[in-house]
Amino acid sequence: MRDAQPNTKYLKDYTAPAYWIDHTELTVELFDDYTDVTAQLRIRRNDELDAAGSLTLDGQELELLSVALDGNTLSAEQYQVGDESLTLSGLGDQHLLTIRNRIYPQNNTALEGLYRSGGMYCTQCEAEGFRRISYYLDRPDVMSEFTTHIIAADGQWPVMLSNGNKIADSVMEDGRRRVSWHDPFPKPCYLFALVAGDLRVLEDTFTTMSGREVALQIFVEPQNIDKTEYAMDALKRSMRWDEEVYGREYDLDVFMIVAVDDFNMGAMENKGLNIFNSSCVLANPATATDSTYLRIEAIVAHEYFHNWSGNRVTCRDWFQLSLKEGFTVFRDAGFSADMNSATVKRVEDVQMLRTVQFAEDGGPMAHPVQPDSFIEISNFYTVTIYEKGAEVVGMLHRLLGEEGFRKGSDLYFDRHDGQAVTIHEFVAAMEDANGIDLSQFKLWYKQAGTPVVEAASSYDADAQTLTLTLRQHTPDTPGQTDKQPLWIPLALGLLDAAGNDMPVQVEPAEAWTASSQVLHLREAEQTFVFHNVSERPELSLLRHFSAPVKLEYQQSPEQLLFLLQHDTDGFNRWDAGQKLMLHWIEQARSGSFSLSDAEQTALVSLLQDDQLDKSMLSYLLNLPSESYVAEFSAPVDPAAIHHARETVRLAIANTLLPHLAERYQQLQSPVAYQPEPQQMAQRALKNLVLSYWALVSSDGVTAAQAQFEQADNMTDQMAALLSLVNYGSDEQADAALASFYQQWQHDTLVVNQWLSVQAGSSRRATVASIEQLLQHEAFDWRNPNKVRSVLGVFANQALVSFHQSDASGYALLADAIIKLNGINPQMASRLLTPLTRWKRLIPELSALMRAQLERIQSQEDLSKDVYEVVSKSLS
Ligand code: 0A1
Ligand code: ZN
Repeated sequence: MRDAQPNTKYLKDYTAPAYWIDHTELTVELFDDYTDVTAQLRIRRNDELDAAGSLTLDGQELELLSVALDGNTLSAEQYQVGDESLTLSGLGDQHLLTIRNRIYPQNNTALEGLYRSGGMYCTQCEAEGFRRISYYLDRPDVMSEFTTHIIAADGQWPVMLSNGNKIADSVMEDGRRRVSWHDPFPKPCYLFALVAGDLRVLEDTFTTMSGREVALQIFVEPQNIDKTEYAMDALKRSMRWDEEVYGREYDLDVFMIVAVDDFNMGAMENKGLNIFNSSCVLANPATATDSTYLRIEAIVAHEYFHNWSGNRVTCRDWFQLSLKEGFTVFRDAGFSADMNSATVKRVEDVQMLRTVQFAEDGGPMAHPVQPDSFIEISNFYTVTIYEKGAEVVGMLHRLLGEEGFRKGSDLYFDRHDGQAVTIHEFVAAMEDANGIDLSQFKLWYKQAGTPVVEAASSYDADAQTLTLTLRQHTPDTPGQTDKQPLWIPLALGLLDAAGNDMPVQVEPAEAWTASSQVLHLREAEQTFVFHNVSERPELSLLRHFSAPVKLEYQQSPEQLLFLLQHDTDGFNRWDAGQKLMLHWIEQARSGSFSLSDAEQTALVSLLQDDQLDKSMLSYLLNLPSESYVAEFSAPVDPAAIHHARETVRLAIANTLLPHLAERYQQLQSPVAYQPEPQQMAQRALKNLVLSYWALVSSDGVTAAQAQFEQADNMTDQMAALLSLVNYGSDEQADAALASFYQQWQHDTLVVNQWLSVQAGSSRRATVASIEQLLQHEAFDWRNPNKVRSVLGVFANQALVSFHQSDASGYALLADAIIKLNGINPQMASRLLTPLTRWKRLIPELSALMRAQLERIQSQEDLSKDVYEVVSKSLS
């Protein structure tokens, strides 16, 4: 156990910095065994503060070489070096501060700061990685103009990049090469980036709306140059979309993307030089699945959109993280919805929100979208900050309408360009542009926990009225009780017996916005009366998932089936289906499940539907995940959930069986693979059909075998592999896995998918098989993608295998976390998530999981990352 408890940082303690850094000139000299960094900082006293001329810079794992003030080298008595700081006192108003230090990128396994990945150097500075490169004011409200010089042996690293525009490139007298970059836009150091390597580049150009030509470059290791085209296309689409939808234009002469194999997250929006996890940017048809293509499109857009929402206007402090992340996720979701099917995009986002984010919000790590404290900021790159944050922005969009929202975002960007601001300023811009008071709405940023909305309705045929009573409450979360009523926009519709939307006339009238069909719930309990309702309507509530709440409303299976077939809101059709399926799974648990004739007919007609988007159909026919089911049961018994869900799946497959072979044939496509929406939709449905077919028929397995052998694209090959692994004989499964590895062992990203198939299969994954994967030549503890592909997938997807009654699954994960704590604390901490849910499990499992958390807690040298999550989970 650590002897000193790490410090908690509080939002309420925010104070401005004592000095500003107007200009940063960084010289980075790369040598084989070490790197020397010289920072020349033009510092200026913050005259709004009564600062005493003392300046404390952040630094971590730095070997200090020298400090000079205005050209005069200081002696060691003239400054104090702490464990993670460098302090100078007696300073005047302005100085040139020069600091030299040495670092060892090749030993950096935490992947923060400057590190080696494969054959290259790269950086990751968000949130607090810059302090591992140089002593600095490592906080986002210190914005500085950067000039960067990179020096290395000539010819060693043909590509040397940093932010902004290249201003010089020459071989010096000593024979070393020096490349210089200048970024004219002041930025916080978390947006700094540097790359050096022997890289290939795909080049293109983009002409902005004002007619400027921007060079676009995607840099990759040589073997990946044939996987860059799609990302380039996605980038150009993103640039155009941001101009058209938000009026935002790109601002530098060049925009660069670099792919690296070792990366903790998806990608990073460094100014003009985005760095990507190679799994989120590289694709070609043979190696990437359709979902990988969609992920790449979304992440390329996300990072690009940050250029305005994050870089031009940045965060004052890390408590404001959702200012840039929630808004940018909202923006990238709008982009993906426009490029593909908007309803499908909504379904995917809500699926993830309701499983992962709702679970976080109901567990020990629950925190508001604007947290008020943290120990380690890396732990707060969460689904709450990102996805719930995006939902909150989405509600603002719904409240203000398209035009009002755009007025607000224009005002926000114009007013705060070049500044580091808070969430308050974002909402204030929305208020000022629209003349609206959003004080109550702002509670969404402050209160953690998923609000519950209970709805009850009654119809009066004589009066032709429908009365709807809504009640809301938000449960207590760690450190937060007595939550106040939120402003909840509830989109709804009334359907007549033929499935048509009826006109809505509500009292009180001011609670209804006709243009968006939204009812405003603002009190703990409110009753609304709908007039002139000529027949008993079916209520379609929370359309499009208009607010991130849990809706409790009693509807019979017949009513749900009606909505599944008739709702005019595509999202709610799907959602009614999910509720119906959840009901089936509950029945299966209590041993009383069978599909009614009407339900069977509905399933078959969905399978054969030719009107709806096929991707939507594949979602409509797919059961809710085990984690979603778990979210709605207490206490959670993973094995019981798994078996009940499998029972239902089998029943659906048997119902569809007479039609599966024919539908599968119909959905084959004669045209060459393209990663475009219509083809993707068709493949999604075809492969869902294949999985039902293989589940209940040996013909289906044979079809999977044929598809596996003949596929010319990874989407089909991977779907077939999954069907063989899960439904084929042991021999078929083994043979398919072996031949797949044989075919793809040279491609690390495909091998990751191969690892995931095994780690995530409830049938194949056992503790022993996971241990074997960890020993496999393809596994590497230092590579986050490998760790996620095996351990992350095992603990989050193969639920029956992970929740072994002898605790062996938990012990395996705990061992891995303890090991990773010393290699990569961020990875270790992220892997803890499944263990934080122990309180929700059935008692026999709960105690076992808790014991593993305690074992982790008792280790020496716990990183701040792991310490925070473990201690909060156990308290
Ligand atoms: N800002 C990036 C995410 C990111 C955050 C932290 C990182 O390292 C700790 C890396 C990337 C984004 O939102 O895409
Ligand atoms: Zn982001």
